[in-house]
Amino acid sequence: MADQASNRPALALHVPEPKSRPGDPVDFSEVHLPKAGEQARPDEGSKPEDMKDFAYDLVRVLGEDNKAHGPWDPKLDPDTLRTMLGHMAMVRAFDERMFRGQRQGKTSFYMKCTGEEATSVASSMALASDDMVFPSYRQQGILIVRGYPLIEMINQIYSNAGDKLKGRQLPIMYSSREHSFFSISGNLATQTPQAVGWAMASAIKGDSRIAATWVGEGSTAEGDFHSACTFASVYNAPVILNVVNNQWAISSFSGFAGAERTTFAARALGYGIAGLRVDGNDALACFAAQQWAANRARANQGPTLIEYFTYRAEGHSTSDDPLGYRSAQEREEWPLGDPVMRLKNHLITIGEWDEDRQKAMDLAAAEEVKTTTKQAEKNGILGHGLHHPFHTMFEDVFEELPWHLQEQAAQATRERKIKWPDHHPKDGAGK
Ligand SMILES: Cc1ncc(C[n+]2csc(CCOP(=O)(O)OP(=O)(O)O)c2C)c(N)n1
Ligand SMILES: [Mg+2]
Repeated sequence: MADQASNRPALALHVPEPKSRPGDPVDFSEVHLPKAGEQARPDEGSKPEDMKDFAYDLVRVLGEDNKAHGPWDPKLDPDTLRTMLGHMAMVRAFDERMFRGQRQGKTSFYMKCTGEEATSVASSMALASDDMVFPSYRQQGILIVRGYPLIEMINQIYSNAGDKLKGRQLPIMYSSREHSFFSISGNLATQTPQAVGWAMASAIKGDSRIAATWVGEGSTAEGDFHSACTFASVYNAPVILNVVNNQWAISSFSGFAGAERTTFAARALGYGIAGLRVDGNDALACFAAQQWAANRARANQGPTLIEYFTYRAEGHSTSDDPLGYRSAQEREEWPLGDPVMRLKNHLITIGEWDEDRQKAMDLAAAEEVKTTTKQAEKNGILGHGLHHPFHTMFEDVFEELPWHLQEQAAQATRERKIKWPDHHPKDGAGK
């Protein structure tokens, strides 16, 4: 029992509160934004304890003048820069069309990555195509970079008869073994220990492939993320832990995951992992940081945690309306700009691009997505009956279907025949 006479002060909790709510003015003036090019580039074999400052600074390459600055400039040739811009333009065109598709009722769900394109496109371009990636649901850019066919993405989003995942995953939760792209899971942060485990297995086998995972800043509050860091550090696993700090986790601001106290990159220090904090809207900085971490992992110098400081410019998903919980001014005032515009302006400034070519590129991307969408629609859209036969839901798990599932399958088939006697033949009702 507490001593009633005690004059000890009453304890109090701090509950984080975002600086602005809908209608409030927005002030990003306290955000630490060093000049591009000011950050040193440590040796790829540096000890984590010798790089503490990098966890609090911000690696930046593209300056206000749209030129590349400093030791982190990856010095990519103009063709590679145009390819990078093209991938980012494609991601944006794809997001636009799929978002509209959801509004038209063609799919139940979609998630855009507007404003965060560089964190998946530029960073994955710094990896080898057979390095294994364990993304979250917001890295569609990796599939675009790796040449995964758009039609496969759309078939999956529509859960139609062409969906290779047979409608078993929520729309956008892709999976492609051929593209070294691990199945997306809706259970936040599970991909982080999986990436570390895969990286450990790769090292145990004497393979040369490394693993990279992407996780949202909100998801770093999950226990899985911390187990992943412990294993990565203890076994010096060849893995890159990418934390995309877009400052929001649906309607929870990053303060609830610890952003008021320290940076996400600084999480690395407690585990003895190298930590880098990067301008996530600077495609060149994203590429350079990932390349640094990949070289480090490949040389058995250990894991790296990279925080990409960025901003989720739109809603969390098609089920969300951010106007209800954050100020619309945030997007306007956000000081790190738009990653696509910044890369485009850089290419124009170095005399390798112009507005006409940009317009043509955007148009071509939109056209390609439109044509492919039309093709995918022939395989079916939400609610139109063209999906994998109903019975397939019982397949592919057991070599031989156990008796209780056989019973369930038979019962379900009987009931469906009664309920929908004339149902689409592909439904598998006769099976
Ligand atoms: C274990 C678990 N808890 C909660 C959720 C519900 N949920 C889905 S996305 C999300 C927000 C994640 O935010 P963040 O990690 O910052 O990633 P972002 O969406 O910003 O890319 C939440 C809470 C979930 N899917 N899994
Ligand atoms: Mg987030």
